[in-house]
Amino acid sequence: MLTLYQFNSCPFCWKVKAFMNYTHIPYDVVEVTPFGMKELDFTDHKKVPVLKDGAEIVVESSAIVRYLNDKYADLLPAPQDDEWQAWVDNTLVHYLPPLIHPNIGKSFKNLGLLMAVSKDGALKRFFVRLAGALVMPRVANKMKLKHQIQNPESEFQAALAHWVDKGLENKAFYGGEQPSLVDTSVFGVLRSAQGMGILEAAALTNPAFGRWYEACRGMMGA
Ligand SMILES: N[C@@H](CCC(=O)N[C@@H](CS)C(=O)NCC(=O)O)C(=O)O
Repeated sequence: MLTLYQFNSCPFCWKVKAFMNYTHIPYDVVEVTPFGMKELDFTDHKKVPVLKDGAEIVVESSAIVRYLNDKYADLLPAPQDDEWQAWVDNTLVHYLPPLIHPNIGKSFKNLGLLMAVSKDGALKRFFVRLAGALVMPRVANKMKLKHQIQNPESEFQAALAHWVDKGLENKAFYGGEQPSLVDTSVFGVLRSAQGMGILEAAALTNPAFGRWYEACRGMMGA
């Protein structure tokens, strides 16, 4: 059995899960404790996702998806895939922290949603959530500065419009009639923000995005 070491809040982990769900690869999940990451003691790589496949350990979301596709699935890559995968990892993903953690209150609320899967006791969950809510708005702010994001809401909308116009190009999916590897990556990264009002607002402004997202959701894990 494959085991994915993850944070439920991590967009890169959702990228891997969306791929595995879509291609029906069975897996277990281990939720890693953000402070200390003791569940990752078997590797020097102190970032999630980490995939364990028997004795094999694979790190980095894109490498994990490649490994899984080669070994357990066979989605055909298309010529522009690398550019879109780079856009997902280097552009799209950067809007999420400022949108999810704009201030301590919103961060605390959203972390409650993200931590609903945690099997920790109530007290530990509360402290991890509180610590996260104190730390994450600062991390998000640093990310805004680093990536020169001035208005996360409008820039995120523009990024989704770019995806719809240049990625989907009036097709149901980037892959055409069926999703491709790129669809699973874009959906996966966005899935990490589901239920917070961010994607819901985006779907109202951009109905084509909403239709694509809902179609992916049915195939890649609600
Ligand atoms: N390039 C990596 C990025 C992974 C990453 O940044 N993971 C974050 C969570 S979203 C993490 O584990 N951060 C923990 C830390 O930096 O201490 C990938 O694609 O897997």
